[in-house]
Amino acid sequence: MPVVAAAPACNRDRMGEWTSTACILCECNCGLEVELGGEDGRHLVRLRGDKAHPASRGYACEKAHRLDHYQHARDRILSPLRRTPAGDYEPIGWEQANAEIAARLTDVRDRFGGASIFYYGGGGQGNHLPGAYATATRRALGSRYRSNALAQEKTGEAWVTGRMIGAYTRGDFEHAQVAMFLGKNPWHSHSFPHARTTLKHLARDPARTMIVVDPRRSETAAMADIHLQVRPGTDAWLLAAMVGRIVQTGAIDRAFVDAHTQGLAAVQAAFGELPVVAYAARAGIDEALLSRTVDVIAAASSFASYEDLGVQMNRHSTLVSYLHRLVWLLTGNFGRPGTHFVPTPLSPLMVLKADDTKRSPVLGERLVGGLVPCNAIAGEILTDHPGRYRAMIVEAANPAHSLAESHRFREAMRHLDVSVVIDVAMTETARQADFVLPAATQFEKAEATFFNFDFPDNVFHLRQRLFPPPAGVRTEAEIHAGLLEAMGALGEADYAPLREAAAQGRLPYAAAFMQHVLATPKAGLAAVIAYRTLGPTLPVGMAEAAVLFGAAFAAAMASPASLARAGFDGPAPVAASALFDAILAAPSGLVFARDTWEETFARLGRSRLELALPDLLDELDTLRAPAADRPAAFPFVLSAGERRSFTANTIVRDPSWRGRADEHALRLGPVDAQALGVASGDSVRLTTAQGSVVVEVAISEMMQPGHISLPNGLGVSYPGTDGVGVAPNELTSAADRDRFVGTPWHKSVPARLERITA
Ligand SMILES: Nc1nc2c(c(=O)[nH]1)N[C@H]1C(S)=C(S)[C@@H](COP(=O)(O)OP(=O)(O)OC[C@H]3O[C@@H](n4cnc5c(=O)[nH]c(N)nc54)[C@H](O)[C@@H]3O)O[C@H]1N2
Ligand SMILES: Nc1nc2c(c(=O)[nH]1)N[C@H]1C(S)=C(S)[C@@H](COP(=O)(O)OP(=O)(O)OC[C@H]3O[C@@H](n4cnc5c(=O)[nH]c(N)nc54)[C@H](O)[C@@H]3O)O[C@H]1N2
Ligand code: SF4
Ligand SMILES: [Mo]
Repeated sequence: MPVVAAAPACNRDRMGEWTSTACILCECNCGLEVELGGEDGRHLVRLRGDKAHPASRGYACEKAHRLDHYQHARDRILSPLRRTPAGDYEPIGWEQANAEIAARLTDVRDRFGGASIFYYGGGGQGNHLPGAYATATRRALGSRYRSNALAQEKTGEAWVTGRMIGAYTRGDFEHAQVAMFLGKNPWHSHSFPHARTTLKHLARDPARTMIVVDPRRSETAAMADIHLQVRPGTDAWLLAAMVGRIVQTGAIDRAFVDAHTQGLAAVQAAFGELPVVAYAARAGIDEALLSRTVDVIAAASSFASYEDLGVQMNRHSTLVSYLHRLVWLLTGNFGRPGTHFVPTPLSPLMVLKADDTKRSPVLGERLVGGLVPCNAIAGEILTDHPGRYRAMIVEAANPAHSLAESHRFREAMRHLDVSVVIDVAMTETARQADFVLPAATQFEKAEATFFNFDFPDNVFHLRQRLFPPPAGVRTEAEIHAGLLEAMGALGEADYAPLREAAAQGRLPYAAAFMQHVLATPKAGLAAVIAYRTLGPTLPVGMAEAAVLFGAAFAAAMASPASLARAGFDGPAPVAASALFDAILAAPSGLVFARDTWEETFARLGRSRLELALPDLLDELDTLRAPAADRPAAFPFVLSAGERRSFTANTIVRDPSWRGRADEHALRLGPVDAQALGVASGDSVRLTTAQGSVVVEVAISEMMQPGHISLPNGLGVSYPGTDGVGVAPNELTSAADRDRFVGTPWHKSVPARLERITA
């Protein structure tokens, strides 16, 4: 693959310096201190947790220490690339790339309308500023449809949360007397600050109880007081039985329910006669254990619960999200310490409003938070429907690896009139694109995420650039600015009045921005205009932070009291300016919002929480159908995509990053291994309806009979290796998905195993 060599910009003057950054491998984004070194000062030589980071406070897990494998990947792209008619890639200059891409995209827009231009991605675990800049490109092109990984995990949760609660919630695990993890393994996947410390405290304290619902005896399950080892894919019956028992035994917190909710009668009617014992048995859980679990939750002084991929990427996922919320709302576990809270976002990652009037153009799919279900994207391209997507921009994502049925996604990309991928590495997705644009790594620019879910003190961390990008590589802010200028959508005339104002200070700039941008048809291009005008006035290497001026403004308008408690008060322009400057001046992050539990209810935008969702109460009836036998051809249930000690989606592609030798293997229980006649280290053939691969097995006591598990993010191409492990989505099907929001059933794929005889 032609990756054009260029001398990387040298960083020798910072050699040996310790500075602040953050980990980019999961949504916790733990603050790190890093020592810069190597022959050119561009290596991350040593990394350790940053005690000055207000959320992570020095915590980091094992994955953070070897981030140099990301920074110095051998499949880095160092020049714009264009696919040749022969199918390989040739380097081209930026001006030519911008001109050709602008011409091809505007041509599609002019012929078929902007709605035919699809946008995928916008950020991963460490980088959300690209998505903010991309809004300008999308608006200039009139693009209407987009998606990202949230639409294969969180849209079901978002849809029911929006309708029941009205705002995004998280659990206060640090203070919960009883904590539950439902299809979630925080020992490895984290997702809340200093997860392992919190788990250890929960496990050690006899006055607290940890409940884990997982078919696998995961690391977290092994620490739990109660492990509900469900049959894979049967959580809906378990959760329905829990709600049934709460309703039938009078475990409802009447004071809370009467004061804060509506719809109880409909819930009582639906669950009053539910066969609790039979449903628990269907999930493989005996009645005594179920009763004990519900009694513990009902008696808890506080209860917090986290649902994740084990149920969100599984059968009945949206119904499970609903039943899960009923468990904690019926027992009054909301809006108090140790229960569930509503964080103050700097910029909301997802809008929870369900707008059922807007559907996807070809298949008529429900859009939650404006996102097209990931499982539907290929189907919206591979058709002759006039409304199909004809062009796609993919940014900071690897959907040809991460979405169900990879081969169909690859086919869909080749079906488009034009496709553009913006990435740091020559990924599986980049290999399908017409154009590939090389982005600066997350250490070569100012970068941040909007994963700000702390409470009561909420933290934002703008990471400062550690070194400039190599020649030939650009930041996404620069890439989007270049594309918009090549399209003729923006130019010096748009920037001039703002450049002057920027030189005069934040308040004059804010005033000029309102007048010359927000009050004009170019408002949608605000991010890039800010980058071009405010960006140059920011400290060296911080220009990409310009878009945060708008985010600070929006937060000052939306949550003035929370910002004021963190010291950012006064009229919105004043508070926003102070916050923006404080963000720039806080290399380890800062507390930008301070909340009170009393305020939680006030920000829901509704007077009562809704317990009764009629469509999901109807869906409950489908659980009555008798269990179908497993198809003889596929006797196993495969969970495709487990998080392990050294997996991080496809962010680090170099397999030598991985510490342990069996991180890539398929896990299989001892009983099944014996029946098959295989030992750890042997290879087996793993087959599903979609594909068949050869994979190494590791025998693991974690697995129950009939359940097998593949790690996530493996099987990527990398120079000098044959690809280690298996790409899970070569085995999954886009058709296996939730009926309401289209989320995939990656965690329960029917499969079979065959021993490979020598
Ligand atoms: N190390 C590491 N950490 C990560 C990531 C990473 O790639 N690597 N990715 C981050 C991202 S993007 C996300 S979304 C989160 C995901 O975090 P998690 O959801 O915790 O991750 P998984 O391991 O995919 O799935 C969790 C558990 O679901 C269980 N499970 C499988 N089938 C079922 C079932 O039928 N019922 C139930 N109840 N459980 C089941 C699995 O055994 C597994 O233990 O992790 C984040 N953290
Ligand atoms: N079968 C199965 N499939 C799954 C899952 C599963 O459990 N099972 N998990 C799903 C989940 S929860 C998630 S979140 C998704 C994740 O899948 P994706 O959203 O596709 O994300 P990543 O694999 O993290 O890919 C991130 C991309 O960003 C690139 N990148 C890194 N830094 C930068 C940068 O600074 N700029 C740019 N432009 N690019 C950069 C990386 O090279 C990589 O190509 O996978 C999903 N797919
Ligand atoms: S992988 Fe997650 S928990 Fe581990 S150091 Fe990185 S951000 Fe923190
Ligand atoms: Mo995710």
